Amino acid sequence: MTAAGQSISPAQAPPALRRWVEQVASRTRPDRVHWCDGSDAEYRLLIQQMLASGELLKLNPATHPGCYLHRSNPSDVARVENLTFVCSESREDAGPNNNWMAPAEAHRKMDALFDGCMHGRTMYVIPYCMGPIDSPYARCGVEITDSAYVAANMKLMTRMGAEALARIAGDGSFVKGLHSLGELDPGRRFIMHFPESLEIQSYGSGYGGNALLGKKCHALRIAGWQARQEGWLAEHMLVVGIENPAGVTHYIACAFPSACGKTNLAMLIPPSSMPGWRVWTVGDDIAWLHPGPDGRLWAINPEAGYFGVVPGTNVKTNRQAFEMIRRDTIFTNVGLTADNQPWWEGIDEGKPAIDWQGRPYDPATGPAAHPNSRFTVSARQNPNYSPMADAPQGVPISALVFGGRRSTLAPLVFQAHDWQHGVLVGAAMASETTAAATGDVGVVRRDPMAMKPFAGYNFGDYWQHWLSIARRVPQLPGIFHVNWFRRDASGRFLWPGYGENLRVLAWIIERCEGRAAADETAIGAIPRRDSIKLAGLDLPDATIAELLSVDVAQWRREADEIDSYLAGFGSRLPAELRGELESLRARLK
Ligand code: OXD
Ligand code: MN
Repeated sequence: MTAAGQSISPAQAPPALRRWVEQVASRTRPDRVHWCDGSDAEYRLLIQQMLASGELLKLNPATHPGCYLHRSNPSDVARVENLTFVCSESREDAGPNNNWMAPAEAHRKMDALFDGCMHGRTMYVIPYCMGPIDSPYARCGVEITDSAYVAANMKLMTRMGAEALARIAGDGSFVKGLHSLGELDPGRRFIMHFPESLEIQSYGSGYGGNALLGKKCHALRIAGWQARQEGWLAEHMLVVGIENPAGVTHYIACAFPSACGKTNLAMLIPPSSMPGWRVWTVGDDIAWLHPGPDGRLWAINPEAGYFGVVPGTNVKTNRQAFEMIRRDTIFTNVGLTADNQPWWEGIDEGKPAIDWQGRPYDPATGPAAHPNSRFTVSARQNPNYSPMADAPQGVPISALVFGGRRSTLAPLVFQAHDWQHGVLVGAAMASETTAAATGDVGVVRRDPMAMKPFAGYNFGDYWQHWLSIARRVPQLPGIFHVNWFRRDASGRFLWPGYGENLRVLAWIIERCEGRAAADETAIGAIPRRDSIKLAGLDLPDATIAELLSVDVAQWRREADEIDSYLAGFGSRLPAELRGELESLRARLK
């Protein structure tokens, strides 16, 4: 892109930003520097360039206007947790939950990689704002990248460009994110975080969570560090408004690990047997939660778009998303039909002709779409987009919901006894791994608060911080745990999931209103059968009983496993959590 396509000038940037851009340019030596203004014209130009270079393919304009396909390097299709580091001064501050490298060593390594790496390329300077531009809770950053794909995705995923630059000039501080595709060589790939200096450096990957630095790197790992210092929470949570037939809306925030259905839940369509209910999307992946002036906990979604998992999306599982991604969407690593429409496993229509690597489709060589193929789309295209999603103060939260993918053990839903017990429930979360990160799929691992890959500091300190929220928020939300993924002995899911999950959410909000009945058990409060709306669901009684059962012997074993996991945090483990675990054990006796 030439300077002619550029409508903000570096002169508008604060001196600290200009100096940093000059330093980066002198190290990386790009052919051109482009300051992104965030305009639609600029987005169109980026797309034109990528079509010309082959980085994007145009999809069938009759069926999918404004849609493009990007094929990534086959070695670069997911987050790389083993190559992601927190580089705090003290190793203990990063904790056993993070890879750690000393900042000086990490800088030496990264400086060598970045040296001259943008030669022959354009360097894009992307000012962005995480959160509504006029929100006191929003925070800004600047990403420098040599990837036009990243620049175009940042336009869809964040409030990016001139407005963000103006806010940065007023704020005085911003997160510095430096990214280069490098050679896309897995042997020369690192995602480094320097929380004390608010810096991120990412080299060698173009994949979403590794390269769109506003998302996991800034809005979770760096913001989490700031949130701890300032008394708020940066969480891997969707936020939705649930409106009941009386027109009352409760907002809830739900933490589920990657690729466990957060986008689907955020865009849920109520079942026909629940007329008058509506679900409004505030966010599908990240929530920043602040103690509000009225004593409640308030949430904003720092993002402005969705980077959603594509496979499995169809008219039955998520009709809204299916319609939403038929226009103005960037697809990454899906297959193609013979007439150039995107195709993925579970689409329930059409046939694949070409796979995600551009080869003629052959089931013997794997799926047509990569299991972690993604769509990037502006949140404004969501027909359920909440009118409150842009409110500067955010939305008040009635309930926090934790959930994992567990074929056994965890019942459909339970409620923690109180905040402290709820923190243990979150800390003890476990889930089967998915294709969102490289590594084995389907292995149960501890994923506290769905933050295992994203907590930018020691989990022991993180839990202590969660516990301290009880002192800052007089009207605390209820804490719940759900599991949509229980299976029977033959491996079939017991619960239908998707839109039917609203039945569980309705119980949760009625519980928060003090209306729904529950039975106390050792692990928490479980719905009485008649307090959960099951009418219109053809589920055998025995299945419902199993979904709501607590197997005490299994939970005793689970408590032992939680104990040995928490012990790994040594002296940083809060005494209150140890006490909660002992109380759980006593209740399970
Ligand atoms: C995501 C993830 O992309 O969690 O949201 O991996
Ligand atoms: Mn996520």
